[in-house]
Amino acid sequence: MTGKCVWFEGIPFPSLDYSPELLREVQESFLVKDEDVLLLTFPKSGTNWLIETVCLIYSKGDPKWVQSEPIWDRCPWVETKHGYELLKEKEGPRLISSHLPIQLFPKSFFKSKAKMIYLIRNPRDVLVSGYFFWRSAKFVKRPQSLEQYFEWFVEGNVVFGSWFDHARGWMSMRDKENFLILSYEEMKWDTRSTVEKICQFLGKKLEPEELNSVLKNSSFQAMKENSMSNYSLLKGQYFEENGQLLRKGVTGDWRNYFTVAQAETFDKLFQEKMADLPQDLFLWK
Ligand code: PPS
Repeated sequence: MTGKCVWFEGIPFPSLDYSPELLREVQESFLVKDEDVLLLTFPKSGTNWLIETVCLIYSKGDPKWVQSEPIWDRCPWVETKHGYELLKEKEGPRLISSHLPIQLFPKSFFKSKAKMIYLIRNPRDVLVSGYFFWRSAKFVKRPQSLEQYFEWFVEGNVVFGSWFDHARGWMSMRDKENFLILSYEEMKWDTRSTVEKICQFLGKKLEPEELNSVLKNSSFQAMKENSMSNYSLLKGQYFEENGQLLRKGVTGDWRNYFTVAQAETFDKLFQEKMADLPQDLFLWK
């Protein structure tokens, strides 16, 4: 996958909309404000679902905003040229998303009171989701088989680098007051409670019918049908016609794809890399 990539500090980035100069500027000079809200993920962890949910919380469940402005403008990716330019101009509290590993994140964040949500997902499902997604992308070297992508993923030769390093890096923030860890799995299994948790963290109060509307409009089906959120606007330029962001939206899909040997290799690697972290962080177990 990294054949077509832009490299910065040993991490590969997609070839489109990223540059080492910009990544350096983002890290050194982007000013995170105390009132900003940051949504952080490793790619394919449910980023867009989290963004949609937070946007709907901000609009008190009113779907007008999420149905009229593309998701990448509502909550721009700070590390992309497009997102960085937009964010620099934005007045007031901003929603910001990012896939950056902790060591490349804007330094100003670590001195700010800005709130950050880190969304984690079973890396096995991240792997499978990524395999299908990158197969239709025009800006990375496409995997030819799941077997090949599995190798790339476990070696950390995928965009934004090693999942293990990413998760470990950000989890080191877990005791900070302005940092919330959520998992895709808890969002799936108890969406309502997770939305309530997000509201509490962000200091937002929703009426019951507003909360119901957040849930309805951020559902897999609603997002799949929303052209402002489903990436269909990017087809042709960035993705093949068959590419889809909202593929299945389930937990445990890896079981349909991993061989027994791959499952064992992954378990062993996970154990080696993550054994010293509290295991209750990994809800899929
Ligand atoms: S990206 O390209 O890295 O920003 O992708 P990301 O949004 O992080 O992850 C895409 C996966 O999230 C699933 N998804 C959802 N699941 C449940 N409910 C909702 N509303 C939802 N929205 C997105 C999406 O289907 C991708 O997972 P897979 O397993 O491929 O279906």
